[in-house]
Amino acid sequence: MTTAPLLIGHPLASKEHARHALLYMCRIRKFEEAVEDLFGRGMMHGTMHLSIGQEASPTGMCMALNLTDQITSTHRGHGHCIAKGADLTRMIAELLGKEIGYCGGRGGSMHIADVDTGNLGANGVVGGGIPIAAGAALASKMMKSGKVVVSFFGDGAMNEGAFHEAANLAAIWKLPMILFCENNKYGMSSSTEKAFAIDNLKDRALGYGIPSVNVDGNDVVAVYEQAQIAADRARNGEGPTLIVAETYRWKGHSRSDKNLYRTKEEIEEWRLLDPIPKFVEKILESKLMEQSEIDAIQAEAQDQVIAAVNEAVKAKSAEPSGLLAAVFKEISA
Ligand SMILES: Cc1ncc(C[n+]2csc(CCOP(=O)(O)OP(=O)(O)O)c2C)c(N)n1
Ligand SMILES: [Mg+2]
Repeated sequence: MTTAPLLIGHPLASKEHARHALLYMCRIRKFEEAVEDLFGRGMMHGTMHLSIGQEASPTGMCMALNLTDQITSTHRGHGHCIAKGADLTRMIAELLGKEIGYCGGRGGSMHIADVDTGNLGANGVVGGGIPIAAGAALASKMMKSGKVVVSFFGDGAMNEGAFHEAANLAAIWKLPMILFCENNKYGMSSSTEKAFAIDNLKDRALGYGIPSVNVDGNDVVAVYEQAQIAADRARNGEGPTLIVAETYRWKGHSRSDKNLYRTKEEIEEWRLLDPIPKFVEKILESKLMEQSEIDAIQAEAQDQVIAAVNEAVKAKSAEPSGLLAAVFKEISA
């Protein structure tokens, strides 16, 4: 299944933009639900980290990026891949260990990269994508390619040395980079209250001389507006921005999480702040679409994910005998 071309611009700029933002958020939601289902049925191995509840952040951020701009992602990266334009079938295939997957079925969820759409890769190392993004941003600056590089990372990653080193280099070299923190309030079972001595994570940027902003990470319009400002700064040679998107993951950290560190009430409170109905309300207010058109887009996202799953399930499994050839393909070429 090929992916529709990405649409850049404000999510309420036109009916097409609203359609794009809604379709991509619904694709992420439906993709994650399908992954959970496949895992539950024993068809997927390893572990997985779902981003249900966080869909507005990657969607809003990526609508401010050109096709050639780049991102680095995390262990919770399906939403970033989809928002940057990845093919759903190749993503599911990767998770199912199929040859047509992004890494030939050898890498799984935490290694999906799609260089053609500017996705430099998910990363199982917390904070690992931040220095990679700084390196890509340095390359952009030196080669004058005009590319902006976004590093998505979680609140937990902000306490890794990699964040601090990359933030400092990005600041002193004025790299065309956006540090995008998805503050979902927990790093595994550790709450941000326990892991930070500051109340607002955006204050971390002060020590590096980087401008920073908080945004409602469940509001695709608000995310886009801040992302656009940060992307303009980067393109104008003014250096990096830290965006802290306040959001929440509805599901456990990973498959094995029993959710013992947070209350049902807290989860319920955040479920009421679901980014998808929040955006639907804005579309209806703006009169860009009728409810029936909105329903059709949600159904379309569901159909696209079902089609991707069906195609990926039928695809050829990766052969263990080809393991080393697949891993070292690029190096030996
Ligand atoms: C360097 C490193 N330390 C620890 C881990 C184990 N680990 C995996 S995910 C995670 C929590 C990350 O939290 P956060 O950055 O907030 O992302 P979230 O899971 O909330 O999306 C940890 C500690 C790891 N993968 N890499
Ligand atoms: Mg977190």
